[in-house]
Amino acid sequence: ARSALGIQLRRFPDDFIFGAATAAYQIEGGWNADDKGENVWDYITHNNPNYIVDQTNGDVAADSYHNYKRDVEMMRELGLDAYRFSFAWSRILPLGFNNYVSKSGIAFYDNYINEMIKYNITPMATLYHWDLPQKIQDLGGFANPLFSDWFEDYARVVFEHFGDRIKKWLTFNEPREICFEGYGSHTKAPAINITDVGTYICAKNLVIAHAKAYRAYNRDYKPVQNGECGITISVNWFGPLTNSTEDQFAAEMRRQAEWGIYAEPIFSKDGGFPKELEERVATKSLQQGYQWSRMPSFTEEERMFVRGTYDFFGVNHYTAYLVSANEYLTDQIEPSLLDDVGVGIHVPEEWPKSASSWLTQAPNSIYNSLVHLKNKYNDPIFYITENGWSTTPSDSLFDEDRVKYYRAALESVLNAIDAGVRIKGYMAWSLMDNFEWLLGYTERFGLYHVDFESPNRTRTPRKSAFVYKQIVKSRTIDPNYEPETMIMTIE
Ligand code: PNW
Repeated sequence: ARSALGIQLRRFPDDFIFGAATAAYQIEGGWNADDKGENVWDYITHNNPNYIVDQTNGDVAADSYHNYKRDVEMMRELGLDAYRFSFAWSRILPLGFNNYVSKSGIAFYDNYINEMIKYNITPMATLYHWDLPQKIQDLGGFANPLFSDWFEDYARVVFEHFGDRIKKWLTFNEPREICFEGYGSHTKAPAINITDVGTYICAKNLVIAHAKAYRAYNRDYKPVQNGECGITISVNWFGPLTNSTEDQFAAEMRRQAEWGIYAEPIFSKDGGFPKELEERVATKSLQQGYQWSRMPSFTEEERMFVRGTYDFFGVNHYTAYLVSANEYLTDQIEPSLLDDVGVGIHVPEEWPKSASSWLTQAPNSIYNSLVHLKNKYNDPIFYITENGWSTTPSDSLFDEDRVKYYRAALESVLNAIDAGVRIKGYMAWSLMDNFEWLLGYTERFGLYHVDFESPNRTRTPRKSAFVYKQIVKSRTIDPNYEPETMIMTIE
């Protein structure tokens, strides 16, 4: 294929899956529709409105609970192969446990999925995207070792009802954000902020829960349903600031802290937590007066149980940082994951900035991440399950910076394919604007703008939607493509 200017363009393989992603709490609304139970985001936003910068919540959000047909229409407009969405545990099991299954919850997802299937859009489903039933949180949530049994129970209900139509499963979305942000700090619900052990205890229970769900699927559903199951981990690139041995080691420690804690037990040959980090935390814990390591160990049986529980590796990738040794600056006096690692991070001035403080456009960072993971974890199959760019609510529909970001990111995917990485698909974050957690509606990630003031939550395509549509259709990235109009049609 050639661009308008006659440049030879690289092609995505014919079986490469292009899609877009969302998550239940961020789009659905219907927070108390029918018999839906309360989840940790309902609880925290209702009881502590100031937790969210604009004092909003996901009570209505993009109201996909009522607009799901419009959502599928947008997928058809974009010509998507696939759509990644998540199930709300508290909509399926309002009481948290599997003693009671909601008929209306099941019906909602049946309708949504059937509408996708009707138009040949492959559903990819996440079982858990951060909306824990509050009752399970009251019992300790991910800190309770029984959590993994309750999660398996929930997973089985979902496999049972929807596995005839869903062939691509993800157990958890982003363990780092669940554990580090939700338990080891306060930047996601339930904001437990127990910095010394919160992240580590959650990490162990989470990977065991993942493994229980994976093994349940493998044993009892896969033989008839024939699907695949993985997990999505947020993998941003952390490279060394300089080539010094110290900075290189610092970068490796930071990678272990960011995603190695969750990836190593599942994807590595030996299983268990990353060894250097495990030693570091054990040593520091003793120095700090603990009689045990703040990072729990795996029994031999647990290590083997979790190891190898994947059919593919889901990667949420957004950005990169440069890491330096001996520059850890903090006023935190409590032991914590970041203190255990004790490194500094830098973002070069020249990397373009988004509306989100943590998100810049770093060069070729998908390639760097995937090649690293391929070598470290024995060449698994990958999907990019999220990648995207934020703008502010007042930015125009002509989102040139988002267009640039997507083109560069997809070029980086092509670089990875050329390097032999087995990457099979890419999901843009997000199909539409949604509730951006602590940032409420102040940061926008959508290919479609959502008018949160309008009763129907009107969706309007941005320029990036037209550009993505052209990429999906042509399987190439034309750097000069310009949409002729901003009127969207279905082809
Ligand atoms: C993802 N980081 O979280 C989530 O899966 C989405 O729900 C969310 O809306 C989206 O990114 C945009 O924020 C991330 O620190 C959290 O690089 C943190 C990072 C990246 C993604």
